[in-house]
Amino acid sequence: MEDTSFAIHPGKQKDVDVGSEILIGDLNSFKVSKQGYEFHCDNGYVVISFVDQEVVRIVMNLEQPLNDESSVAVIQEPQSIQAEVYEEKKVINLVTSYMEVTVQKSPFRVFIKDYKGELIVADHEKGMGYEVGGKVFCSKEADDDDQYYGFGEKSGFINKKGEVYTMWNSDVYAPHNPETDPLYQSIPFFMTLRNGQAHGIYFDNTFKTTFDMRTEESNEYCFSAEGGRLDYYVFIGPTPKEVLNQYTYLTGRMPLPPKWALGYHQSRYSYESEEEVRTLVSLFREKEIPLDAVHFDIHYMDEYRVFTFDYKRFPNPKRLVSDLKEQGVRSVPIVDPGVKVDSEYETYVEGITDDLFCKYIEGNLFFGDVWPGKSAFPDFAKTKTRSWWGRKHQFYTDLGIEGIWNDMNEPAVFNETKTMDVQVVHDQDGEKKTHRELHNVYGMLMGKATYEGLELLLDGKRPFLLTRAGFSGIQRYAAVWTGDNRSFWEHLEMAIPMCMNLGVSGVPFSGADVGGFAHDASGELLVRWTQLGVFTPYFRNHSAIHTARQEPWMFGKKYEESIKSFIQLRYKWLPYLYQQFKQASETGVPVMRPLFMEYPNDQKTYNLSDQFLVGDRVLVAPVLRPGATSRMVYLPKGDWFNYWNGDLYKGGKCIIVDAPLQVLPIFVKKGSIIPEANELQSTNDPVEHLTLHVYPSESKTTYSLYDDDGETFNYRGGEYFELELQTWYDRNQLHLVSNVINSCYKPNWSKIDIVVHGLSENTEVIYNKKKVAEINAKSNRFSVTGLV
Ligand code: MIG
Repeated sequence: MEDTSFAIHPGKQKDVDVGSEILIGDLNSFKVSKQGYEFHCDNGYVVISFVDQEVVRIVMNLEQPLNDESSVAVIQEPQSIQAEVYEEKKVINLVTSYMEVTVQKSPFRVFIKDYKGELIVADHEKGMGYEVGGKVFCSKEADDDDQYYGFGEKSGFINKKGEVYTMWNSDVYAPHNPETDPLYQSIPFFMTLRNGQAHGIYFDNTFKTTFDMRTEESNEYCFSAEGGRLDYYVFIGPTPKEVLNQYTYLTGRMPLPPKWALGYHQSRYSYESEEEVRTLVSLFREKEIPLDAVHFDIHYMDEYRVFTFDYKRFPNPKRLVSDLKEQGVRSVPIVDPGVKVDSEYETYVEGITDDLFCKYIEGNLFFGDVWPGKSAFPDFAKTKTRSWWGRKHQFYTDLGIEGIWNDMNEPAVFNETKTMDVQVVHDQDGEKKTHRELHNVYGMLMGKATYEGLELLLDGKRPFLLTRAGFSGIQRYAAVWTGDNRSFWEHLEMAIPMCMNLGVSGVPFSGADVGGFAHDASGELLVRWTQLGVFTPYFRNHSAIHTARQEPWMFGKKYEESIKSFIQLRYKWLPYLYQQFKQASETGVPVMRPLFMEYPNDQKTYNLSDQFLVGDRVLVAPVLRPGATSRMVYLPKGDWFNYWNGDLYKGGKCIIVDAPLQVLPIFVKKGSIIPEANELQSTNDPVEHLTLHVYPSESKTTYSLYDDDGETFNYRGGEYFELELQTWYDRNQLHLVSNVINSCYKPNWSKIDIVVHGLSENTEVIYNKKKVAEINAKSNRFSVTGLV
């Protein structure tokens, strides 16, 4: 090489100056344009606009014309909310009714105050800027008191203070441990809790992003991206629930799932034949263990070709699906993005003929190895591809299938980088975008294609979609399961903060593989994991090929009885859970909540990772250690009933609760009403008998009971049932007031049994102003009719 020009290759002489930071500089001029408030600085342009009264957007552009394009996560068009502008010598203030944005001119910095005038988000010394290599960053001041939550699907404890996270959708089969990052989902959103008040930041950038929350030494946190623009939103809260409401206003909310999706699902990689599936379902029915869905993993396909069945293993899928449905069981097949290269395979041929696959800029296709061998990948950035893919699902809907499971959609590829070449160029309807830019939204775009396709095909029925990969906004299309965990007690424990943080990240419908995916479960682990599953929003038992089987009866009678009773418990709680799902679909506030969400001033909740709330008044504290027959539970302020035996505790402290294998510690706060269904075998069985458990307090409690047909979108047109109930007690009188808000849908039950908890003395029950019963500690049950 010495004798060629390579000897004087510039790279040999000195380091090329890539990576040095350029800060935004000073403000030079300011104007109001149709995009918002435009600040022209030394090294770039910043646009500030208000998406809503409580949401401000800040975008840094390096050049003009200014670009205000958003990622697929954002569904809200910016509203033209005007601020009052006050210019002073050193600052410009933009004031709306809920917040004040102060822009310091030199150097340019942004400070955001809430409606009380309290500073909530402040640029740190460095503020915003970029690097020559394409990186953009923003650095903010951190407070000692800050606690951070969200970031989507991350391992570790719930509070993310002190952590660094990367967003890059990745298939991780290696054991998920506290430092395993990234995993399958990218949700560049977090919530800060400071002195009991919350605000949120969403960084709308689909490139690989990093959040450095190691604030304790530096008093700053920083978010950055490998490319694209600095484009972020601040949600001013001030409660954690309001932050979620604001974030999901921007990125969308979960549509109400069909009821069957909330039942118990059984899966295995794989149930390999029609016969195996039939035997499985008969066993459930014989043993009277409730079941709503069976999943078909990759073995159902003809050599892993999506949109096919292997007719040797599954000779008559249509009959199978309909026979199962008759038993109240839905079939959910897996669909991966990889399309087998095979010129005699319809899906591949269509993709090639209509130019629907991912390609390089030169026009050659990207091929990657996945289950089917050499495969092509649909370019979901293209509208045409998405509608094609959606329509392809007719193959499944014609068989009577209403639920789909998307896996490997990071996309996962069996190669060194584990994914698609970042040099692949997606065609976003004419606009070329590299895979480097769209990698993190690939799975979500597949979800969009699938959900929207199913919506069209199912003719008014609600689709169910389960996905592994996703991005902010994935809640609009799919439930998320946390991927390949293991049958480790540590992973049982980790599932709780993971699902809670998914909830904090706008994804209320999530769950982990119950029993653990890889490794071998044990009877005790499966019991404890099923107990947790009862109260995780998504409830599916799934395990990997070559591991110990973990259907409910696999570890012997003793465990089976207990597992069965907890699956039954899920069905008893379904009316309550369904109500919570309805609320989540309207407000973005998750079903499964970290305690800080309801008790933001209680520091003991700030990193409480091993217990959670379901809704606002039910506390669940699963047992997470082998051999344990008791555990410590933190009860926040208030009075709490032990769900099982009615013992009453004063909150604001930890208690030790007995929890032998048959017990999952559950506490209900005084002032609650919990509906309970009769025993069901699936959500197909009508709830014929509804019981309301009333835990009255002196102050008035309002509860609303919601129901609808559970499978169509007719509720949107008003076909639902809603009953509002108020209760309180006063000396020896218990008051109940019912008010039917809507009865366009008629539930199956005709009377309600009411069980009153916690009143030991003789008490008169006054129902809608009339005395209807006398109750005491021994007889605390009565019925009311005439509600439907
Ligand atoms: O890497 O389809 O996370 O749930 O059973 C294996 C087979 C591919 C990974 C999923 C897992 C599923 C498995 N899949």
